[in-house]
Amino acid sequence: MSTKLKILEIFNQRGSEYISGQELAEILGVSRNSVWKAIKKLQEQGFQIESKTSVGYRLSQISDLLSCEYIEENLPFPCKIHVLDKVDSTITYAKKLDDLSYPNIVLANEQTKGRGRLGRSFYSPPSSGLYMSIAFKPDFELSKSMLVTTISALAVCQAFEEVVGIGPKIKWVNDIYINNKKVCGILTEAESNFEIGSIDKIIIGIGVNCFSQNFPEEIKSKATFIENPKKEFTRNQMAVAIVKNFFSLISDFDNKKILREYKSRSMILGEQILIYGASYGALPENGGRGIKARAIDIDENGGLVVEYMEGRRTREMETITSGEVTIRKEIS
Ligand code: BTX
Repeated sequence: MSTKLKILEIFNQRGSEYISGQELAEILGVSRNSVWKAIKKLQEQGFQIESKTSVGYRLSQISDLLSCEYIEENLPFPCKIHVLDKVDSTITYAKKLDDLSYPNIVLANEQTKGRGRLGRSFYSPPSSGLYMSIAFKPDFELSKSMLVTTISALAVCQAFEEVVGIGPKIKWVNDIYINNKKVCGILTEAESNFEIGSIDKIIIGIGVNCFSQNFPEEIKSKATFIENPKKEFTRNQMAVAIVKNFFSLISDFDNKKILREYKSRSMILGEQILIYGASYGALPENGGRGIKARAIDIDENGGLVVEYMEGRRTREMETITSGEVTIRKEIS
């Protein structure tokens, strides 16, 4: 790793604390002049490094720049990284990439048309969140593909635990929550080749609300950001941890372990829920009231086993797949 990146890492570990040029030089085993040159280069790249005479340097909070170099160097396998300042949607961008000899990771500082499920949008203001899409050509069978969203949600939770020291919850199938509010959304898309029955490309879009922001009125009561992290963190670290965890879970595929870990983070298992969409009726914002059910289990394909609590199917069990439904935890 270059001196520049090592310095960035030390700044990230130290948070708001100043660190002297001398101490940096000693830790890294380089001259003070090399430290000074590396800091100059980082500043030229846009990192806001504050300096205080006779005290030292520190990274200013707002200089959490996405860095292609940092991500590339910290991933244990080759990936093609695309860092963009502004884009409509990283998923739309990733869909157009066709050289998938390595996984492609697309990150943007801002999305103007961030996409959610079922035509919904994902609010993605500048410098506030991690808006990332992972595109890759799967070399595994269909049974694994069915668990891609499940694995992504687990990879995000593990990344939160490692990078910010907070254990979030999963709201089946694709949302990550802290204190009953959504902090991250995941949207998985696939391009398949019907003729030969294979999946050509999988794209996983992940949006994490990292830092404080003014959410629009319509999502204010249900969205949150990573408030009071136990550790200082950057979006680069979060991106690396998510990608690393995702590919490690996929390559060391252990269905039982994945489901166990996923279930232990579930916020709806055993709870009363409301199911909307498809044959269950419109969302509450569109006048729907949903169907009351209890979330019983997650099956081996990541489907949600529910027991209906009202209507003509009361006490019947069914497994629903992620497709067209939306789940809300019922607040009694
Ligand atoms: P979703 O349809 O489950 O969630 C979208 C819903 O969540 C919205 O209708 C709104 O109520 C609420 N919402 C919108 N923005 C936010 C936000 N920033 N935080 C919390 N809640 C919000 C979830 O879809 C999948 C979202 C994936 C987003 C990523 S970002 C990178 C990639 N590119 C892209 O265009 N989408 C993905």
